[in-house]
Amino acid sequence: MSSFPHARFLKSAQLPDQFWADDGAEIAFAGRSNSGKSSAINAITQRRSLARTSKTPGQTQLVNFFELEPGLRLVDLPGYGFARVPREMQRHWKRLLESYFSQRTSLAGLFLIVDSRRGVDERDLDLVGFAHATGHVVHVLLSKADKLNQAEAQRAVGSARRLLPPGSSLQLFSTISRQGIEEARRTLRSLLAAGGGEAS
Ligand SMILES: Nc1nc2c(ncn2[C@@H]2O[C@H](COP(=O)(O)OP(=O)(O)OP(=O)(O)O)[C@@H](O)[C@H]2O)c(=O)[nH]1
Ligand SMILES: [Mg+2]
Repeated sequence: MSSFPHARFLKSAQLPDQFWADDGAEIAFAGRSNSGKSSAINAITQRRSLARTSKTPGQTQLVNFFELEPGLRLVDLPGYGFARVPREMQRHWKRLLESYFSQRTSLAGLFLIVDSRRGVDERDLDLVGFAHATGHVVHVLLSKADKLNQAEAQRAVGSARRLLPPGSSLQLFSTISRQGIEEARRTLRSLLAAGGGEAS
């Protein structure tokens, strides 16, 4: 399946009134700090540095909008769970994320990026709960699968399945071994084609 040759950065928003126009359809990438959200966006779009990645957690601090094709977008959200971010900043991000999920009519689904070595944590589950409550589909990428052997990978899948509520799909993913990139792209395309739902 083709990637997205015309993908481009649109804008960064620090506040809800700076969000990109709420039309067309978009998929949001969310997850813990350093889980590999920005790397996943680059792998899926086959662009080395469309979204900025870093070894240091807390790299993505704003809501970043990318266009795949006219009317179709990806959104790179700030990661959560990075303790060294000042408390006031964490509160600001939480409000920003809540406002994003509750308002965004064009939101066609959530890609939740979970480091396969760490597994699903409470904040991931809170976010999935919130996404489901606002009527959004969740697809989980168990990232950095290249760091696991086959038995560990199967265990990671099993424990994520047990923890996640019904209605969320999941897969292994790695930008290094390229495992699961095609599957992620297919899911992304099909969610975008189904279009944005109703924001509650
Ligand atoms: N081995 C391995 N490393 C990865 C993979 N994906 C991402 N990484 C590394 O994990 C680190 C964090 O990646 P990012 O994509 O910046 O993570 P993020 O979730 O966007 O981080 P924040 O923006 O800080 O929340 C970087 O050092 C990446 O090179 C992967 O599939 N395998
Ligand atoms: Mg990032």
